[in-house]
Amino acid sequence: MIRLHHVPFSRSFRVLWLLEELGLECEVVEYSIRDGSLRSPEFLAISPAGRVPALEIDGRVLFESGAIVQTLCEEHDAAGLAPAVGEKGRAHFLEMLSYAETMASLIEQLNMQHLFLRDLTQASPVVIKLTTARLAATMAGFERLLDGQDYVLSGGFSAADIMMGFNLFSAPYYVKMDGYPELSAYAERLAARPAYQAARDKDGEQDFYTQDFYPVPEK
Ligand SMILES: N[C@@H](CCC(=O)N[C@@H](CS)C(=O)NCC(=O)O)C(=O)O
Repeated sequence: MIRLHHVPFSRSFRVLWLLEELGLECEVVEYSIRDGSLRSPEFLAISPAGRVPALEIDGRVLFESGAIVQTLCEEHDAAGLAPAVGEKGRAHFLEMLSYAETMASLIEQLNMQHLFLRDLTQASPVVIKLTTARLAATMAGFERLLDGQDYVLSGGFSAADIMMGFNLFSAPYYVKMDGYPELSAYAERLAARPAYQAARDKDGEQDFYTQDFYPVPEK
């Protein structure tokens, strides 16, 4: 039995997508970020910081999307979604698992400022401006790294694309993709994958973005 603790359109989508790529069935337990359920004692017992994803699998509970992705890839190495220790691309694969969190944490800070503050008039235009610029810098860096490649690794699709790809469906709420032709084509390539689409079908409805784009406030 595999059970994924999940918030629609959140980092737990990475695990949902990877499970589809691996052909593994899972039960999805859905939460909302807004209703306090992630801070219940029951949930904190399986995810110490009260965050998703958490994955119950083979009698264990795993948390942290990067660690879950790496563990599943290693335990299902025949799928070839991660270079093994000593293989070409291993260091870059690990770099990009962490880069994905550098980027995601900036998106998370913008989500806080634009969407989740109890009193949105307390949002800081300066923090939003700086954080948006920092997110754009991570996107520009990723654009340069791709440099004409279809995927993060020159050898083809890997779980690093799942970690990074998730970000590229959230970042455009804050940074327009127009200036990033490599990233735009890459995101389309990822969205065309049958496993991505199957995961989206299971994802559920997100309840935080209510407009297509959130600009930096002028004042
Ligand atoms: N580094 C963690 C971050 C997990 C995380 O912050 N998840 C968000 C959703 S994207 C969450 O659960 N937020 C709930 C909260 O902040 O209360 C990971 O990659 O799993």
